[in-house]
Amino acid sequence: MKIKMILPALTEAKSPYWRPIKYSLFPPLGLATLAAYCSPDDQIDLQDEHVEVLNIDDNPQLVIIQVYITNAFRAYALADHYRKKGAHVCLGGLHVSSLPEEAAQHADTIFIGPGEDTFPKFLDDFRKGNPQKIYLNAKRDISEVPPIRRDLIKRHLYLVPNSIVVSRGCPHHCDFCYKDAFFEGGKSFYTQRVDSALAEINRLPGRHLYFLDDHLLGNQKFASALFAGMQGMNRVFQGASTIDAVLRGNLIEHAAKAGMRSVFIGFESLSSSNLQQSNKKQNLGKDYTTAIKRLHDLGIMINGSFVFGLDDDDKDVFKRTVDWAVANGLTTATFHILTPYPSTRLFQTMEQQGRILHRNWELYDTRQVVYKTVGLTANELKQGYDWSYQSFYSWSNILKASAQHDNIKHAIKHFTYAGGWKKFEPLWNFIIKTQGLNKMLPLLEAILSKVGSKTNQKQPLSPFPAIA
Ligand code: B12
Ligand code: SF4
Repeated sequence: MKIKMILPALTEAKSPYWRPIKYSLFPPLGLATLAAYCSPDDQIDLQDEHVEVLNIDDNPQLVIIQVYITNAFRAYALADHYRKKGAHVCLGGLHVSSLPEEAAQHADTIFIGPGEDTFPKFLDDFRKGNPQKIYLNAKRDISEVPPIRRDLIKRHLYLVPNSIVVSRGCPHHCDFCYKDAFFEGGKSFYTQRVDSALAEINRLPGRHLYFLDDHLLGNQKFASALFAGMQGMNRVFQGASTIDAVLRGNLIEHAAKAGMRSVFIGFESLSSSNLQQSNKKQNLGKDYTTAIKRLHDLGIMINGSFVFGLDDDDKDVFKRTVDWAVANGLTTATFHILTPYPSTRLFQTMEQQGRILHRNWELYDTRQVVYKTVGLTANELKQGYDWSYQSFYSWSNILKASAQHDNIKHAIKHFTYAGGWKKFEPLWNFIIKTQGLNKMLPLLEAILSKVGSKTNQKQPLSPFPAIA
């Protein structure tokens, strides 16, 4: 059977915010996971519109499209196109699970929730000529997943072809997160078996790995066994964790020993009222600066994530946050304008309060204000957000943040990583155009090499000794 799998481009491919390098990082792992359930005789064409021009003149029998909030309208247009040609079109992914009725208008079959249980069932029904209109995920289990079809991924088009997920979901319940809506009606955090996760890692060439798990340290037993198994594999890796998992026990030391060199942390807000309002309990009362010091002592760089626009924010929040991030030596920062994704508790609350301004999902990209603000105007929020990126990534702040590390190797690594990521856009664009992105991997691996543990990092200059 001829099967087409598509990750449509997020609309911003056409917007001034489009950064080719950001969208050439990770291959479409979700689709490659689903492809593993197809038959070896199926001819699968997997296309990712972020890195290649789609061929839509083909005539597949089955079309599988992954829908995120920002690519939803593009996904629906592609679905309509292939349905007109007579293909059976399946839509699935986070946005379909949030708004099934909207997606169903453009699909022959929709899937709600993760696909590991429902997609093989559908394939079976389809081959028997009896596909259903809706498949609702019931069983949450990834212990027995077949190996991801990485052969379908065009590795040379990505900077981080070795992205990997070994769990689904997260143990926490933040109000603004997609997670509870997507995993409704069942387990919302579960992992692979440690041996299959290690086998998947072993299948990946080179040294560098990027774990896309929402919370790699979320299940202590699983994570310690994983890190123990990874010791001696000579890997360097990046992943995400919460602040409380960094502070708890010694899991983070095991992660560092296994090769963790950078971690994404959702600090979200320096205001405890904002954290409370968002049900971000795991951050409440946690000593951010102690966690940061612990990570830096282990030679782990930090990518801090922050949300602006929560109700306790005022006009000074931007400067306060950037100064804090720089003074604490965060290597990179990701800022977001608060965005209520449909079906989240945040969306429901805002809708009840009449605060949702429109449903143009293309603008729900965490860079626009799509709700009625409190405490600062929409314009102040948007300008403050733009200013925060400019200020955090100014050469002077990159230098200042790098200088927070006493260990000179860590300082240089910080400077190179942050500068390289944000300051050489034309060079990245050139490398992407010449399809040489994958050749940059050894450089990334070198930057992520070990710094040496337990350095005497300076006390952070933070005016916020602890976030309580
Ligand atoms: C990697 C990633 C990216 C990558 C690329 C995406 C890619 N290549 O897939 C990049 C860096 C480009 C990116 C960008 C953004 N992202 Co992003 N990203 C992720 C991340 C971390 C991992 C995705 C992943 O690989 N998951 C693992 C695979 C196995 O799961 P999956 O893709 O969901 O697929 C499974 C199911 O969904 C289902 N499925 C999916 N499609 C289909 C189709 C069918 C037919 C079927 C049967 C099943 C099915 O089956 C799969 C197996 O179970 C997720 C967080 C997450 N945990 O998912 C956020 C996430 C998807 N991103 C998100 C957002 C908001 C963004 C940004 C808007 C944020 C920003 N400001 O930068 C931008 C978008 C930019 C834009 N212009 O709009 C949100 C999406 C919210 C939503 N409701 O859609 C998430 C969930 C993060 C979050 N916690 O809020 N992202
Ligand atoms: S900790 Fe992160 S992934 Fe988990 S629920 Fe909160 S925002 Fe979502």
